[in-house]
Amino acid sequence: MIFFPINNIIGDMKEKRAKAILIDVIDLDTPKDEARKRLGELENLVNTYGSIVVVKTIQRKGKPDYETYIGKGKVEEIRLTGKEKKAEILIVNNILKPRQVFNLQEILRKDEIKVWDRIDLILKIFDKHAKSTEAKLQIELAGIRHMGPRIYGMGIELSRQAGAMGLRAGAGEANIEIMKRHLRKHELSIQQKLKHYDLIRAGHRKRRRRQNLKTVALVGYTNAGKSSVLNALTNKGAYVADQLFATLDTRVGKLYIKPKIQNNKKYVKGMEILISDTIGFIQDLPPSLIQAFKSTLAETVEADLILHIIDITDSQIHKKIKVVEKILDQLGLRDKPKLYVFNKIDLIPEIQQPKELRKPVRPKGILRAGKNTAKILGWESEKPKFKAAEDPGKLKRNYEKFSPVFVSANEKINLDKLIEKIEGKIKKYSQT
Ligand SMILES: Nc1nc2c(ncn2[C@@H]2O[C@H](COP(=O)(O)OP(=O)(O)OP(=O)(O)O)[C@@H](O)[C@H]2O)c(=O)[nH]1
Ligand SMILES: [Mg+2]
Repeated sequence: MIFFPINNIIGDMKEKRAKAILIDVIDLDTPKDEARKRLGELENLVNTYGSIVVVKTIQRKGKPDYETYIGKGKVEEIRLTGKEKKAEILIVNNILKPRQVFNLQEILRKDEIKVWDRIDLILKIFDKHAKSTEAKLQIELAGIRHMGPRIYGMGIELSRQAGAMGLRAGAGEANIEIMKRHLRKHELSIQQKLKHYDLIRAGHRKRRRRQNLKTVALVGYTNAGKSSVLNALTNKGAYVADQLFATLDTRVGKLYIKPKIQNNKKYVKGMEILISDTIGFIQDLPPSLIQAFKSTLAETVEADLILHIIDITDSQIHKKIKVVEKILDQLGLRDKPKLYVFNKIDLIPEIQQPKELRKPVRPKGILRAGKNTAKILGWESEKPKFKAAEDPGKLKRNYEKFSPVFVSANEKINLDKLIEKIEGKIKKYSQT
């Protein structure tokens, strides 16, 4: 009898508050600062999942170990520390080959430490956050695609071991075949169910096109504030949280742009625009995961305009912009009309905001005084905790072709400007 957790391919959820050891294997040239940030992001992911980090470590390696990814000495070190700290999971911040996971698991099995790679962790978070049936099915599909080769690999390995011990080697292979068929059947059945949702979505999109409704899609690195922007522009009430991958479903809200009379007395018709929010992006998101979310991302693919939401306080701002652009490329969206929306400007000192946003610091009617007067009178705010990762003026120049706009979804700063730009871009591209 084969044991196979078909109903929950990505494992049970008992590990919720499990103690975890984190390791990131990086190459020899990765700068120290970047290494620290990578580990920081991993820790964020682990916290989002709900595990407790007991040890975190980095290994610099020219080439990952063929058998165990992590170097042999380091594995032993981890095993001993893990035992001492009663760790239950080892999380490797890289994408491992099935045999590497299997080998690591074999070494750590006796100490009851499970091994996850980065994708395992992301899948677990997805699984925990998914609410709709569609999102759950998409995650199960991604899980099968990720775990499938690992399970086959395990079968082959077990079969080889059985052969070496003089047992009937063929038994393992027969089992793998049964597993493969079983998995394939299950994968097809999920795909069938997902097709049903695809059809519903396609129907919606067709109706919108018939009604000539324009659509705008929000994209961005996870936690940039996409759902917050959706809520600020519409009254959708999307779920917002200081967590990675808080959103896993597509939500669509409506933005009404009122008709207006321009300065030259010209009447400008109002507009109704649909805005869709979707799953956030992250570095090292493998194509198979994107593929599994294809139908959700279809809203993005078919949108008239993309709003790329960027957290202006993020110290890895340029890197994250690149990650998002790369994924947009993979989705075939390189040339789609785009607006860059730098969000969370409420967190940065006013002086660093672009000129147009700077508010006068001094109350009206007070004459200019000496250098330290503002400080003495307590007008100068406390030193802010955050700062812009990059000078906004520079961001504006660098990304000029994406008509950058600086907003705060939480404090509703500069949303008029954003709406104006959305309207302008949509009009421009619907004329061409
Ligand atoms: N200070 C400040 N915080 C913000 C702003 N916009 C969003 N946030 C915070 O940033 C965190 C993430 O916001 P979300 O809107 O959930 O981000 P998201 O991009 O939808 O994230 P995922 O769905 O997890 O990918 C939350 O804690 C928000 O309150 C803003 O304008 N200012
Ligand atoms: Mg969200």
